[in-house]
Formats: sequence, C-alpha cells, structure tokens
Amino acid sequence: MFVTETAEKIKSMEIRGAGRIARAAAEALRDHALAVKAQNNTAFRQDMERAAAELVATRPTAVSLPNAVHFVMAGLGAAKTTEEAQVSVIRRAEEFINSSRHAVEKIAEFGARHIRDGDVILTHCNSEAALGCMIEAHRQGKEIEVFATEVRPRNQGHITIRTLNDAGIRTNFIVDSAVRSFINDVDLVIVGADAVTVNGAVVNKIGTSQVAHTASEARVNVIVAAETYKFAPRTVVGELIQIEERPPGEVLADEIAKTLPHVTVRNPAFDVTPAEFIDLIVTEQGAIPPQMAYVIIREYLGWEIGEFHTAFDMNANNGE
Ligand code: RI2
Repeated sequence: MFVTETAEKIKSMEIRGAGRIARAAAEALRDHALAVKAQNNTAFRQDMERAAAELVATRPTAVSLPNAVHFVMAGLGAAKTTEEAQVSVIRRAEEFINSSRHAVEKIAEFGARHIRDGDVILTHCNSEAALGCMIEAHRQGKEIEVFATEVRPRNQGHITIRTLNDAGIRTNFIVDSAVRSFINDVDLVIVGADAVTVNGAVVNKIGTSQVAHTASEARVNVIVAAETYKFAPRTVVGELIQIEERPPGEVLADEIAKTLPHVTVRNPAFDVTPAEFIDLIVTEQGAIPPQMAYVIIREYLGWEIGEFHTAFDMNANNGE
C-alpha cells in the first residue's frame, strides 16, 4: 500500500490498534522502498525519510509506530548503495512484521498462564495482545467469562465482543461507566497498551486509568499485555508521551455542538495509568513488574542514549 494511503487509514483509524498501525507502517515503508525510483543513495534516503516522517506524524501516542519506523529505517545506516539500502529496508520491514506477530503469540502464551480456570476477566478497548491471552486460556480448556466495555466514543468494544463471541467465550457487554458496578464480580483485568514509560506507567485507551483505579480499590489484579516495542525509549531522557486529542465530532455531533456555544467538547483518546495500579506487564520476553520497564527499554529496544538526541527529529515535538 502507498505511504499516503496507509497514513490516511491510520489517521482515520480504519487501521487501528497499536500493534496493527506499527505493522502497517513497516509494510508501507517496505512497499515504498520497492517502488521508489531514486537517482542515488542520498535521494533514496531522503525519499524514505519523508515517507517515515509522514507515517510517524499520523498518530502521536502509540509509540509502537515510531519504534517500528525506527527499526526499519535503521537499515539505511550502513548501506553504501541504493540497492543495499533498498534490500536492507525491505528485510528489516519483514523482520519487524514477523517478530511483531510472533510477539503477540508469545504474550498470549505467557498471559494465559495468569488466567485460572473459572476466572472472570474485565477488558477495556480492543487489544489483540490482551484478547490473545483470553483466547489462549479458553483454547486450553479454562472456563472463562469476560466483561467488555463499550469504549466511547469510537466503540472499539464492539470489535472486542465480536472476537470473543466468535471464539465462543461467554461475554458481558457493559457501558464504560458500569465498571465499578461489576468490579466485585471480576477476578482479573487485562488490557493492552499504546505506550509504556520508563517509570512503568501505561498509556492506553481513555478510561483505562479509571478501570485500573477501580480494580486496585477492589483488590483485583491488573495485567497489561504489551509487546516490547510499545515501551517508549525517549521517556528515559524525560520526554513525555503526547496524548492524542481527537476531533470533537467523535463525541458530539457537529450540528448539536453548533447550538451550544458555551460548551467545549474534549476528546482525549488515551490516559495514563500509574505503575502503582498495575500488577504485571506481560511482554514477549516474559512478565515483568511495571517498575522493570527500564530494563526492557535497555535490553530489547537496542537504543543507545546518544540516539535519543538525533533519531526521530521528525517526532521530536511529541513531548508535552
Ligand atoms: P493492540 C488501541 O488504540 C487501544 O488503546 C488498545 O488497548 C491498544 O491500541 C493496543 O492494542 P486505538 O488504535 O496493539 O484503538 O494490543 O486508539 O492491538
């Protein structure tokens, strides 16, 4: 798919979910590298950098997106000819896509071990990593039941309940504000992540922090299912994750909003859950307490501190 087409689909959320947008960006860079007709290595590099910047600019919060682009674009580093650069970008894009799929499978395997026979699980939004854990537990023969929230305003809960239904898992569909009413019926909360910061805070769909806070008050464990490429390297040098604020029309129809001149609609797409409300983060490298986030950034993302100052300058204004 062309870069601009992929960028549009990510922006409009036709392609959504932190893992999916990362893979779609890698695919777009691969296809672009195959298609681009550059006169020399420098022109090729500049063209690829423009494409990378366009993809990274689509959605500011899910760090999987710049991490995937960074991984693919690192292929340009040592290449001496256009051909070498092309081959390297394509190879790295394929590597990212395959390892991302593999990571989601591994998380399902590890996460399912934390689900007991008879557990009632609550999930918020639509996370393939979180759903993978539940589906794997069900596949292993554990009797589970799920509470899935609606997820206003984009209703990702509808996708979640379809997936759970198709897997044959008993599911209760509730509005977002009903979480506290049902939390005492729940044994475990499992959600995904768009970003994990160095201090173990998890950035995920708006409402996640309310869910986690409610769970903590009720002594219900909270597990976050997150691939290592959702950890945010630049938070090591103090950068904050930008919370995407989406168009007000997603919350209140423009025709109604027009009649309410004193009302401002706010539509942040994500919120931050502090580490204290999270019991475990399940990654493809194993399950860690949130306080160990730095180890994942250092060991598995392969970023050197020096790189933080130069790489992704196209994304450098993302801190708030
Ligand atoms: P996976 C989604 O963001 C949700 O916040 C979800 O929890 C997170 O990405 C991770 O999803 P959005 O694109 O990568 O719906 O686990 O705004 O599928």
